[in-house]
Amino acid sequence: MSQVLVPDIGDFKEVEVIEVLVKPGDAVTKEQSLITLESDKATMEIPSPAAGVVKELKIKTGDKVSKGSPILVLDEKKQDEKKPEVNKPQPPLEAKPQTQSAASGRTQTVSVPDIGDFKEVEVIEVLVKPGDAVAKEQSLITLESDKATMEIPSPGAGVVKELKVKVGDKVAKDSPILVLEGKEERRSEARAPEAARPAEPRPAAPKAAAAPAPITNPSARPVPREPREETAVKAHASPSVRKFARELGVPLAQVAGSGPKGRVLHADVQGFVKGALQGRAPGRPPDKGGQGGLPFNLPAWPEVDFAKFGPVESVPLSRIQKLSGPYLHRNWVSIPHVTQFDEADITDLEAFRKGQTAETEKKGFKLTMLAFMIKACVTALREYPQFNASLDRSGENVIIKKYYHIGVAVDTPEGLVVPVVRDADRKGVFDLAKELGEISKLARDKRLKAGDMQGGTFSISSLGGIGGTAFTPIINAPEVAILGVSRSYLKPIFSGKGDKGEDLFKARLVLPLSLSYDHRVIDGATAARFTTYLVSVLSDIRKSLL
Ligand code: CAO
Repeated sequence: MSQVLVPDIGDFKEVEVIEVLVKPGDAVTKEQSLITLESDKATMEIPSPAAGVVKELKIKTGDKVSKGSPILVLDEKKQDEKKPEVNKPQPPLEAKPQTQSAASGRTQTVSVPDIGDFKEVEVIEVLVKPGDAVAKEQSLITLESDKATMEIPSPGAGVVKELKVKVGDKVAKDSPILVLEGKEERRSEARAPEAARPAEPRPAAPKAAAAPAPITNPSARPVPREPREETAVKAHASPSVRKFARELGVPLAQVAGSGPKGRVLHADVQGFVKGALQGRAPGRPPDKGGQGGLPFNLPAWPEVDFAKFGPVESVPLSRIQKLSGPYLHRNWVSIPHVTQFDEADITDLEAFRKGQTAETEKKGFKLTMLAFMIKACVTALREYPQFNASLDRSGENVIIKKYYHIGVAVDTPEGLVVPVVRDADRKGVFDLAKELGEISKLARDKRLKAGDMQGGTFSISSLGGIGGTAFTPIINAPEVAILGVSRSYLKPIFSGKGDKGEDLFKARLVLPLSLSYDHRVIDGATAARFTTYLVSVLSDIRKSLL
């Protein structure tokens, strides 16, 4: 029977226990993680120094521990016992700056400090770039192994002159991180200068994992995680993000990570909180525990090293994509979508449109099919008000809106935006066409304001100018339906029998429509009636005057 203590975790004091991974009676293997500690710079798992059975826990989640704090009492398996080695403390972690010049301010190469026995740890984030002024202790890069995530802080204040690492690089102790032109006074390298050492708290995680356990075998090495329920869905996040999430009470495992390898970023936690503040998805049943109210408990995103299979390039998502992605995802997973397809014969409408284009061109705007679509949709929405609606927060009432603000998806080089045409029922087709031209230009010039994209009651996404036959648009919550429009094409339509009884066909211009609707609010029969009605309006636009 022996007591397992917190090993040498460098200069960390009073580090919080954020997870206790075992309980009395558990049989543990050597190197199996026992607890997780977290400071604001590092998250680390403390492995068992030997195989055995947990007899008694000496800590609980929330406790603050330091080197030598008892973790648990272990009844060791005799066969696994090895001669205890002397608890040789590891050298203190220190970045090893090499002074290069004193001429134009002191430059130093900041390198990876002693990170214990870890070799080839992956750089998962580079948090600074050349030209950045960094403060002492500001995190420069994030490293991650299978046992620890750690941020390497700057040993001093200065300006980043050159980066020596990039995301994906594997580093070890002494690998150069960057060249820093700093202001701090010269110190003796041999003394492991204070300014050159990673600031408190330092990235001691790997050291902790690899450090000699005070009582038995010191050679515990990071090993692939034991498969266990929590780790299967365990969030992948840096210590600062974990801390941020914990401060806000956000369960990290429930946050969809948008970073590399599904890592949860600061923005993901913010998005999660925003979503929560806006209320749970309408109609979602209250949290009954278990999944924390979420409908899914999916396996972790596959981690694939694509470069193993061929050349690759990593391109960051645009700002708009990063912003809209979580909302698209939320709408896609939380609204039961059904898409109803139909086709409208727009032969006459197109002839009419073409007849008007000379006049509208003179007036300085373009009359495209979309302006007619908005008009026709408003007519159909008046006839079927449940499409111009939203579910309330309880998910038990439908709010029918008496105004018609139509969102129009606009493709911009930065990504998709959906400005809203207000009071479309009170505007003529020419006004709508003119406004469409204006808002799509504003969108492409990135001059839309947040208010220009709010208050929509129904949306249209037209890919007709590009091509395609049909698609399944995602509903723009809290709206309950969206109309997708694809490219019109000439279709032979049966028009009766000829003199000799032969089948006759006429070439008609047809417009493919794809209506996605929220099946909680609208049933299939109503959706089919809506599209049938819309088709009839488009086939005879005079109906929109009635
Ligand atoms: N069938 C055939 N041709 C069509 C058409 C249709 N359904 N709709 C438009 N066209 C034609 C137009 O008449 C125009 O032809 P000309 O250049 O010969 O005059 C051309 O296609 C380009 O039209 P447009 O795109 O400039 O104008 P629009 O009013 O149809 O659409 C806008 C405006 C802003 C909606 C559109 O430019 C756009 O951004 N569409 C993409 C929306 C999108 O990305 N949706 C996807 C959402 S899901 O990710």
